[in-house]
Amino acid sequence: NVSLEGRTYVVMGVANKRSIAWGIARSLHEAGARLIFTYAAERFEKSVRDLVATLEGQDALFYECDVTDDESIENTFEQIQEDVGTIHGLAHCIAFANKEELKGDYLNTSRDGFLTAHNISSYSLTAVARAVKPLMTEGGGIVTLTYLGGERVVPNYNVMGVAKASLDASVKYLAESLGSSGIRVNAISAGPIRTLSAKGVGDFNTILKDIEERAPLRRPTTQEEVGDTAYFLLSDFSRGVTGEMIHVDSGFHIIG
Ligand code: 0WD
Repeated sequence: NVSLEGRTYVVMGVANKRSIAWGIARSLHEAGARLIFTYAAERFEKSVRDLVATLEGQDALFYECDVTDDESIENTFEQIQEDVGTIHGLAHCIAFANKEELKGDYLNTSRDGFLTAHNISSYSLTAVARAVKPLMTEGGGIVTLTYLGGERVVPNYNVMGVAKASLDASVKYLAESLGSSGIRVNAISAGPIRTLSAKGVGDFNTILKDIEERAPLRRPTTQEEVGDTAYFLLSDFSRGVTGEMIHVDSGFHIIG
């Protein structure tokens, strides 16, 4: 059964309609899921609520959750537990690095910049997984978003690539930690998509053009493609899959 009717999923990281998290939210919504949205700070609340209002018949809930703050994470998931009880899955679509370190030479990465990128983009998955575990009483799935720049050197991706490598390893360790609780942990390695975060990456247009010209499918990745793969990973169709990374990138990762 692929319907997500009667299931509840947490989606973290909707900033605007271009967000990959928004593509995931729409796919889950269309499959009949109830959605819970978290946003980093109060100033994002209105835009998330306005977007979600366009999802017909969606009885969504909204919570502030700053993933740099353990107390914020704990409070958020305690509140969600109080309000809805059981959760069936979570999409972690959060990353951050200082803009000045997403260009030029990786060698110049500062200690602060390195730690910030790893804190928000990698450690947050572990912290969130620990917080959501008690709510996932029926098992389920956790999905995060990663990028090819964690597997090989992509110009300008720099410290974010190193953070994604850490995130990718985390996915495997978390899959082992949570497997006995029936919770699967997987990553989607998305091709470049023009979002708010992508704007911070130096020479992003060149990366995008390269995909259109050289990826086997000769077209850029869409939020919908990532959304539908997240739907697969959060549904029973993928019940035997954990600790995995699926590339949704028009096949670009196989090209040398
Ligand atoms: O090309 C791309 N856009 C790709 C993105 C290719 C492959 C992977 N990804 C990844 C990103 O690295 C990230 O992990 O996808 C994920 C989502 O990124 P996005 O959709 O490209 O970017 P964006 O729309 O800017 O969303 C990033 C979110 C924002 O959400 P909210 O709702 O909070 O505005 O990350 C959030 C950011 O605010 N974020 C935080 N959320 C909670 N606590 C924090 C924080 N401290 N910092 C940033």
